[in-house]
Amino acid sequence: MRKNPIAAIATPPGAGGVGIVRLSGESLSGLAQKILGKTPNPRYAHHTVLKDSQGSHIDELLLIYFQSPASFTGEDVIELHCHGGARLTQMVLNRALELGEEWGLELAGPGEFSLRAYLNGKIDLAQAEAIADLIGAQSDAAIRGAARSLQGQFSERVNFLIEQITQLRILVESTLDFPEEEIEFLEASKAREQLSTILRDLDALVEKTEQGKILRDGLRLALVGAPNVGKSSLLNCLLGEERAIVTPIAGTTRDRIQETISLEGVPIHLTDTAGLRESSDVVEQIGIERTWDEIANADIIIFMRDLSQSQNHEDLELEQKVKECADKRAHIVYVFNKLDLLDATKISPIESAAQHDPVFISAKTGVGLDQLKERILSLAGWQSNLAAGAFTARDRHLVAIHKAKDHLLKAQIHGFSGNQRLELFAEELRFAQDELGLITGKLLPDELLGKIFSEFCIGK
Ligand SMILES: Nc1nc2c(ncn2[C@@H]2O[C@H](COP(=O)(O)OP(=O)(O)O)[C@@H](O)[C@H]2O)c(=O)[nH]1
Ligand SMILES: [Mg+2]
Repeated sequence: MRKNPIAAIATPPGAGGVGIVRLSGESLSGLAQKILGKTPNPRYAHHTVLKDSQGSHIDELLLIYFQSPASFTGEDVIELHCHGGARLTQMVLNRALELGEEWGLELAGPGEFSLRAYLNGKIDLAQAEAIADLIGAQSDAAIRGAARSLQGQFSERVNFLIEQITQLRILVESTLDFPEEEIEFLEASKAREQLSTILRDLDALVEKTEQGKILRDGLRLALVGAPNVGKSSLLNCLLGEERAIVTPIAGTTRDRIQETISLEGVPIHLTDTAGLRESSDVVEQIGIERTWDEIANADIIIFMRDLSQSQNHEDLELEQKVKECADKRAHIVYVFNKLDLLDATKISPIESAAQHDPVFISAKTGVGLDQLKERILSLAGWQSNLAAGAFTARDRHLVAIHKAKDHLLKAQIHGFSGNQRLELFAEELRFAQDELGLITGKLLPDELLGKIFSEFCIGK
C-alpha cells in the first residue's frame, strides 16, 4: 500500500453550502503552513484565502489541521472547507494537489481514507464497513444499525468470542503435554462446558448477524403474474404514489419499474414487471424476457392472480414455470387480488385451500396489505423483536461466523481426551478463531482488503 499523502473531495458532487476537500498524509504540517501562510493550530478553524498559481483569488475557506494521531485516518489531516460548488471544489482540490506536489500529494482512491484509518488501528474492519453502511443507509433503522456497528457493538461481540476461544485454547494447550491418564477429569468437563457456552454465544451472534444483513441489504421482490391482475396497482399501493401506469388494457407495463420501500426499516427493492403472456408485440416480448430475469434474481416473488377471474390450466402452467425459474432459496407468495369485487364468503374452496397459504388483498381498497407486508417480512427472516438492538452486517461476516461454528463443532466431535485428539481439538479452535478474526480484519489477506475498500466511493 502506498504511503504518500492523498487528497479528495469529501462532500457529494453537486451544489451545496460547503464543499470539503480532505487531505491525509504522514506529515502535512508543512503543507498546511504553505496554504495558510503561517503555522496552523491543530483543530482550529483558520480563515484563509486560497489563490491560484497566478495569485488570483479562488475562494475564501476554512482550513482545519488535525495532527497525527488525533485524526480520522491517524495521519496528519487537512480539511479545506470552501463554498460548495461542484466546479469550485474541483478547483480547490486541483490547487491543493499543485501545492502538495513537493510532498508527493496524489488523488485518493476509493475508500482510501477509511483504509488508512483501519491500517493505523483507528477502527477495525467491521467498523470501516459500517461507515459505508451508515452513508448508504436508506432507513432510520439501517442508520441506527450502522451506527451501532460503527461504535463497535458488533466487533465487541466478535472479540468477546475470540477471547473465550483463547481461554479455552490455553486450557487445552496446557493439558497437551500431560500423559492421557493425568488429564484431570475436572479439566475435561470444564473444557466441554466452555465449548458449549461458546457455541451458544455464537448461535446468538448468527441470529443477530442475519438480521443485520437483512437490514443492510434488504430484499429483492418481484411482482409477477398474468396481465391485468393488478401488479402495477399493488406497486403503487405499496409506494403510496402513482408510480406505474395502471389501465384495464392488458400489456400496459412493458418495461420493469424498480422502486425501494422500507418495511420496518428493512429495504425492499420492488420490481413491477410486464405481465406474462404470449405476445406478438416486440417491445412487450422484451419486457416479458426481463420479467423472467427478475424472477430468477428475486428473493421473494409475489405471484398474483385476479380473484374475479376463474383459474384455468394456463394459470397453473404459468405457476409451474415461475417455480422452475425461481432461485431455489426464493420464496413465492401467492396473492389473490381484487377481493373488493367478491363477497369474501364466496371465495371458492380451491382458491382458499391452504396448499399455498395465499394472501387475499385488494390493491384498490388496501384490504389485506398489512398481512402481505407481515408475510414479506417474516419470509425475509426479519424478527421485529430483535430489531431494537440490531446492527448492520454483511454476507462476508455471516460466512465467517458459520465457518467458525463448523470448526467448533468439529472440535466437539474430537472431544477432550488423548493427546492426539487434543491436538486436533486445539487446531479446530485455532481455525475458528482465525475465521472470526477475518470479521474485524486481523489476518486479512491484502486482496480481500483491497476488494472491501474498493466498494467505497472516493473521499470516504
Ligand atoms: N376492483 C379492483 N380492480 C383492480 C384492483 N387492482 C387492480 N385493478 C384494476 O385492474 C386493472 C389492471 O390493473 P394493473 O395494476 O394495471 O394490472 P397489471 O397489468 O397486473 O399491472 C386496472 O383497471 C385496475 O384499476 C383491485 O384490487 N380491485
Ligand atoms: Mg402493470
